[in-house]
Amino acid sequence: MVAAPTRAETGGGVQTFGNYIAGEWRPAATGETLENRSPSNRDDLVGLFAASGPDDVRAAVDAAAEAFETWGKGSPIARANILHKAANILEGRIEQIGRELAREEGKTLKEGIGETTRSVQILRYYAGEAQQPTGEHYPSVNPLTLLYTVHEPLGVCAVITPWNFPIAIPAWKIAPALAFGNTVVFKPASQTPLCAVRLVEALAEAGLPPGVLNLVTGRAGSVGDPLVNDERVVAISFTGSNEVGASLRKLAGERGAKIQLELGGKNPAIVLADADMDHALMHVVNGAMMSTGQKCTATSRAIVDRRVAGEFTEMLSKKITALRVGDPLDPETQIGPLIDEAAAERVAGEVQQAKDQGVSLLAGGERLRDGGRKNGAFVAPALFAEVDPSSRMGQEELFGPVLGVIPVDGLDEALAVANKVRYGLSASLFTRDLSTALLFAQGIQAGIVHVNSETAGAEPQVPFGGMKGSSSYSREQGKAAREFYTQMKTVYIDLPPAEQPSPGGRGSLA
Ligand code: UN1
Repeated sequence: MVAAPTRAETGGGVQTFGNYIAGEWRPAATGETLENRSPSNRDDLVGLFAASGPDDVRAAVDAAAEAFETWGKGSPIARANILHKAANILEGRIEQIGRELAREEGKTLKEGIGETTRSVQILRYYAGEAQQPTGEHYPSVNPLTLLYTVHEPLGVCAVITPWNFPIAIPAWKIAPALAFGNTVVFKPASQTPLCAVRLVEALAEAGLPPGVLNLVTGRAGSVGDPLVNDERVVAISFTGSNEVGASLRKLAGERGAKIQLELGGKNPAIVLADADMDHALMHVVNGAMMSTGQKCTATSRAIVDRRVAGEFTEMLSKKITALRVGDPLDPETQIGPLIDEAAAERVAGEVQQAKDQGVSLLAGGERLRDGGRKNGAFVAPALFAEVDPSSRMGQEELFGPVLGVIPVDGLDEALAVANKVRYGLSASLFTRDLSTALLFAQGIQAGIVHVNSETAGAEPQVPFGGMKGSSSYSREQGKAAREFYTQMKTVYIDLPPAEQPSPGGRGSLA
């Protein structure tokens, strides 16, 4: 195992994990570590991880810059082979990593396994993408000119990922970066470094040359800041909060780095009177509550036609109240904890505040601290009725298991309400009517549009990203990934004069 040198057992059976820099697992320059504790039980220490700082970041960027000299010029087919192999390695570890993901992040075991499986699919997809055409051939005014474009790699890319998809988001940023010839310095969220280690191990074991992918764990201030400020980092891919996104956008603008931002969402699910109510119910609840509502694609507004709003709200209330909240490793559990105590307190506080302001709370919102939940970041899934679309509950991303129902009169009002937020990531409509579906798909301001399915979810072969405040107009995944991780060169190849049958066609001073 490549990771062996720093994965030695320490006292008490707790493992210590290092950074991966220049093809070696090594401790942080200061030797310091950070504790990583499970959100479902603070007594459960998942591991100790390098608490890195600027020296580690510099070493990682040095390694990535040096490796780019050869990796960027290498064959895409060789890169594809490594991604294929990494996919196979990861596939053999789905159960183990899915379990670790549930323990470290708090989503259910089923979701943890699902996310790891998805990461395998992402690696496979980019192994295929690496073998797709690298440019286009064009006609020229001179019929003998060979005129073509070629997508070339950018250089050293910073990949900064959130904790809520601790292996899938790193996979979908890192795999295309590598497939298209870039080298990477990867800074995962400090809450979920174990999944990051597992992904890097798979890629390293698959034969990635030293320096091509470097992992630096630690806090945002000590790792993220020096990383994005390093002039050699030419591109930054970030998924996370709008606040951090805004400061990165400014910084990248100032120093001319390419940037890709995936930010928040306040995603609506519109339920019209003709919808299949049971089907809509399942998708709205899944969209709102899976991963404890901690997805930027989560449904946080159920915009329901007034004719069915009473009935549908009642159905939601029953279903949400019955959700089993607990240990994500228990197969009976449907909803795990929030990512940490601070998040649980924040979300419970938001619910309390809305309730105090008179919003009608039909279910949940309180901290759960009984029995097996006493040491975890648990909050009962919450449902509000009759939410004012312009209120905080109707406008702000709470990033937790909280759903608000907004009654409306028909599609036009539903669309107006749906669009009147600063975000535009994903949106769903539930209807049986084809024209309504088409009007919705045209009128909704969202990068990801679903009809009769939940707002969350993303397949790797299509672009992913939001409109308005949800992104930087860039898209990830699918063919869009090549757009971000490459720059284009346009090449005119003409014959020397002796071999030109007639003068060139682009005009000349002579
Ligand atoms: C999904 O909906 O499955 O951070 C993916 C997020 C998004 C990814 C969502 N960038 O939640």
